[in-house]
Amino acid sequence: NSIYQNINKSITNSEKLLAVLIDPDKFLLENTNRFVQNINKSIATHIFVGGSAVEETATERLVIEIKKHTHLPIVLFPGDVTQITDKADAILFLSLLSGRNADYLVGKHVEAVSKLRKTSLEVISTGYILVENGKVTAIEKVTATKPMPRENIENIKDTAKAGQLLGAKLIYLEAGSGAINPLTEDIISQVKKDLDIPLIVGGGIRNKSDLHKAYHAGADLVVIGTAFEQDELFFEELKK
Ligand code: 1GP
Repeated sequence: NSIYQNINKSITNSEKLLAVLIDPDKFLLENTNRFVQNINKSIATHIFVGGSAVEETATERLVIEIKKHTHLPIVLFPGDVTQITDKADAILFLSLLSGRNADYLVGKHVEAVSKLRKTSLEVISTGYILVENGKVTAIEKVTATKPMPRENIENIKDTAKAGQLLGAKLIYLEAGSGAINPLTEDIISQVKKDLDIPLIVGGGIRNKSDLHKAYHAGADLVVIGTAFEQDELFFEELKK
């Protein structure tokens, strides 16, 4: 079964999914074994690897190391074409729908194709929507785009729906890594109600209550990076 099919199957069975995001730029390779053992023992279902600014070979080195210690699917969440590696299982082929920077809507994707042809990665078309969260995040700087204002939910909803109608297989609603405010339940639930494809939610989710609020509002898969980076005990807290 493909990773995408499995996501859909879980959703049909009303299961909620959790991805741990590892940013190769912030992560020390020598910590991989311990960190991944913690992931294996946790409720996490996926490992996402990616970041906004990553040195050329760091992603591949990290993915190889992670693979040694887990059977969980490893999905690339690339900030750039250089982060593509055949060592992972799948790639979120992200189009930044919240912005109007052509490079991030379709340009980088054209650049990526010659690399993707040489891999057996499962490519999952993903509409990526950045919503403001209280501070300027790395994605905003790197992509030179503005996040969508959170009060204009109608516009966020329409953007997500446009992504689906354009053929996206997933919508990723993003508050940005290290966001001060995670996305509101209102935004998540309104977007979800209007979609027929799975919804990923991430950015600023730091405790169990945030996680459950996101699930309850309609997130099918939640992505958490910073909270695990800062405190590995968070893996334990989620089990309780
Ligand atoms: C970032 O949505 C992810 O792209 C995760 O964000 O690091 O704030 O958990 P955090």
